[in-house]
Amino acid sequence: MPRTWQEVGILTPKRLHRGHHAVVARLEIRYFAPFAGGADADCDWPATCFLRQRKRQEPMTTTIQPRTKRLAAQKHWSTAKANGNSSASTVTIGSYLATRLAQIGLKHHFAVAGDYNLVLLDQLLLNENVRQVYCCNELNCGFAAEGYARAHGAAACVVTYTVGALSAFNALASAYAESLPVILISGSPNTNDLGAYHLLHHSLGTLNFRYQFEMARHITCEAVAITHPEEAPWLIDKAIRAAFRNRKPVYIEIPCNLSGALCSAPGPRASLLDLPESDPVSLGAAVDAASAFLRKSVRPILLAGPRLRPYGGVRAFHGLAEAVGCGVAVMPSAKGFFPEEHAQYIGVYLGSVGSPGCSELVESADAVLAAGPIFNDYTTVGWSSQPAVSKTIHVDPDRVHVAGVTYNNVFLNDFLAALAEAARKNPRNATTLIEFRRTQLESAQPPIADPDAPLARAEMCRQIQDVIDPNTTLIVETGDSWFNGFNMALPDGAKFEIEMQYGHIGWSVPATFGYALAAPDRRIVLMVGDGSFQLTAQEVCQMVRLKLPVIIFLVNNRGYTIEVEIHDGPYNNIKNWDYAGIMSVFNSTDGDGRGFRATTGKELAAAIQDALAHGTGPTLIECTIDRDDCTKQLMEWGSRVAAANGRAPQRA
Ligand code: DPX
Ligand code: MG
Repeated sequence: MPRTWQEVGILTPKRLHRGHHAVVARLEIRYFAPFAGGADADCDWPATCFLRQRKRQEPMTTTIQPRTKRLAAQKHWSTAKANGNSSASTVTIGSYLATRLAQIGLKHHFAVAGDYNLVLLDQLLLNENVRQVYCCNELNCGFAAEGYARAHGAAACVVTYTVGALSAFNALASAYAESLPVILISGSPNTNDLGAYHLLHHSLGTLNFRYQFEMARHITCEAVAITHPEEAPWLIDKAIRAAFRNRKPVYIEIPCNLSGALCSAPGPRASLLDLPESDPVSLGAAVDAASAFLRKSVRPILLAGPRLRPYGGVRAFHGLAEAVGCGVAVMPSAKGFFPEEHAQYIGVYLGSVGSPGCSELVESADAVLAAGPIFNDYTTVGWSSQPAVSKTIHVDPDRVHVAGVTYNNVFLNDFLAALAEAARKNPRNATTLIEFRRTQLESAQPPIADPDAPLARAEMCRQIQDVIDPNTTLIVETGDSWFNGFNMALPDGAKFEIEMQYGHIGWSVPATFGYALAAPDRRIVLMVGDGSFQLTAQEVCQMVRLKLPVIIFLVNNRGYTIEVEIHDGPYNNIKNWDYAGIMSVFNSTDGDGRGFRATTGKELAAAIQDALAHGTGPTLIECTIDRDDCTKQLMEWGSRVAAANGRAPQRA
């Protein structure tokens, strides 16, 4: 046996038959210790075995470093020395990347191992500031990063070549659509194989090794492929800088033989974060035009859009709203970007299926300031409702259109802040707000259902509403959960997450995992349908592994109900699962997830009580409701989307 077997002789007998894995798991103890009270959540060894190990290893250079790691690191170092290119200011490419990830504030990165990225993962593990977290597959890994970026501002994930990266691309495209700076890092073939007549595994079986990079370019704002160590620092920084500047994902490809090669050490963090500034003349002209437009308006409205948060405009929008004094609506994906308890809040604008009275006001306004909106077929309810261009101040991330006139190189956050200043000099105009209040009847409290009656959607929502406190983030999956979510009231401080532009079912499970890691002090509540859950269900096991007390309301309506409302057929029926029972599969022998099935209001209430008291793992509550028990908003939205999908081709 290799010496490493001797070295791990102090580990528990249970794991000794897997010497190599034991070494890897020992590494996890070291990195996981600060997060899981001294020991890895999925490792039953006390951290002290590491301390004993440490004493026996002389000399210890850095922190606890298992022998295999030291040997690997030493090998890279001595190769570099032999080549005569080492100095105090050099680091390995993997370590350079790790430092950069730490410098941009990441506390975690997500990974799935594969032979093209193993040395890179070793190098990343050596940085104690960024913890390596594992996912079940690369699609989930990408979505976990996407969810992490929602809570943390940015995220990174590491995958292997082609078989891993191509799965992650779907999640990367989501990050693009949702304006989230996710850094996807992929291992790639050894540089000696490029240009040689070598066919490689995990590839198309051709001599083309550029296709992955070329594909990545379409779903990122910057894709870089490192081919020589000297270029690595420049390329890595170029990608990270682009991600922050554009609030979009980027791609970094690192050949498997370069992760441990030396390059120059990273410089200060500031060089990564050069955010763009508006052109002052263009900004001034846009603000003057918008301010005049608002001043002469009789019935102004402000509308928050989903791009408000990624481009840093939430606070400035708030200030602008208070300066103007009018009614403030939010688009569905911007729910939570303006406080719902604020006196000026008038609801979710989603045409005929939005909050009561909201669309009437938005559409009858003579000036709509839409900050970071996305008007697509879904958000316009099949193109049936959208403010007219001539009445709109449309604020994009990097330009502003005032009644159809465009001002370029004006950034959303700069514009909103400057316009708020200007608007403070205008008289406040509360016309739309006063009208809104008149149209609102006393909102009736939903009735409490008979506790023993079969569970219905309305009762399920009534009870979930009670779980949402100011510290809650409510995450809603594509499906009727969208509409159930829109109808929920958010107390000040509560947050809302939705993936409405990309709309990939299954997004929410791994995204919730990533979000929960990034926001450990929040109460995380997920509403997900049965169909969506089946795509990415296995990632719940990572919540079990890391003991994340997420509450999952799994709405079992036996199928793809949203599709039923758009266009029904046998393809909308799915195989039923024992969703509550799945938790015991994920728990195996060491997990503490809980699963409940609620068929009545009473069962749901009991399950919620248990979930709220449970702090050492997720709780999945399967809510069984009738197949046709959906929101009335979904019914109308579905028929309008169907009509838009079904339009006959235009004649030339
Ligand atoms: C599909 C959708 O069960 O929710 O409330 O029952 O609709 P509801 P479920 O999670 O079903 C979701 C289902 C099939 N959309 O109704 S919204 C098409 C689709 C998609 N993303 C991917 N594949 C198919 N949105 C990856
Ligand atoms: Mg369903």
